[in-house]
Amino acid sequence: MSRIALITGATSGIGRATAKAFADLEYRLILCGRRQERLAELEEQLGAQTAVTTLSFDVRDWAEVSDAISSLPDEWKAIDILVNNAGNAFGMSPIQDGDIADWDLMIDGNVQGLLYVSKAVTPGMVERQRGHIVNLSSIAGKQTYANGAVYCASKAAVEAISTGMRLDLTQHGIKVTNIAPGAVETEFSVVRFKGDTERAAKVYEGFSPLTADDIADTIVYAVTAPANVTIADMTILASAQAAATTIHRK
Ligand code: 8X3
Repeated sequence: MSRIALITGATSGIGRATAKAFADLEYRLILCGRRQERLAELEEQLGAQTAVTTLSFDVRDWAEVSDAISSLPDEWKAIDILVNNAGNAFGMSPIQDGDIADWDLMIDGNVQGLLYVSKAVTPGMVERQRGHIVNLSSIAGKQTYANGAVYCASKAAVEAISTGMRLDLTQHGIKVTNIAPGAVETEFSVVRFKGDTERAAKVYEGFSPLTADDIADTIVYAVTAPANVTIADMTILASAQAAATTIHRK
C-alpha cells in the first residue's frame, strides 16, 4: 500500500505544491486547511491521481485539531508522513510598534499549531515505530532580521522543535526533517503585508525567487531518501540570495 501523508496548510503555497508532488508519487493524502472550498477543489483535482481525504480545522485550536485527527476513519489513521507546513507571517515592524494580534497569530500558528498537530499524530507513529515528520521552518529561523523579531522567533522555535523531536523520536524509527526556505514567491508576502500586493511584489523584485514547487522537490527528496538516510536539515535559498536579507537584485 502507498504511504499516507498528512499536510497542513495544504490549500496554498508550499503545502499545495507538496500535495501535488505527493500525488505524483501516489501517496494517499490527508489535506488539511481552514478553507473548505479550496480543500474540496484540491481533493477533486488530485483525486484523479490518488486517494485523497480532507480535514478542515484551525491548527491553533487544540480541540479542533484533536477532534479532526481522531475523526479519521481507520484506513486513514496510520499516517506515515506529517508535513507541518501551516504557518504565516503577519506584519513587519520594529518591536516597539509590534501588533499584539499579529504576534499571537504567528506564535499560535507557527509554534503552537505545529505542536498541536504533532501531538495528535506522533503517538500513532511511536506505536507503529515508523514515520517521518517534515517541519517547515525558514531562513528566518536561523538568521533574525530587523522588523521581524517575532516571525523569526517563531521559526527559531520550529528549529528547536525539529531538533528536539529528532532526539525524542529517532529511537522509535521516526525521521525528522527541518526545511528552511529563503525567499519563496507564494501568498506569503501578501499575507504578511495584509493584502498590500505592491509591497509584496517588491520583495521578489529584480531576481528569480524560489517557487513553491522548488520547496516541494526538496521535501520529496527528504521523504524518498533510503531507509538508512535522514535528511535532518535543509536550507534552500534563491540563487540570488546570500542570506535572509542579502539578495542580489538586478
Ligand atoms: C520566509 C522567508 O526571508 O521572508 O520564511 O523570512 S523570509
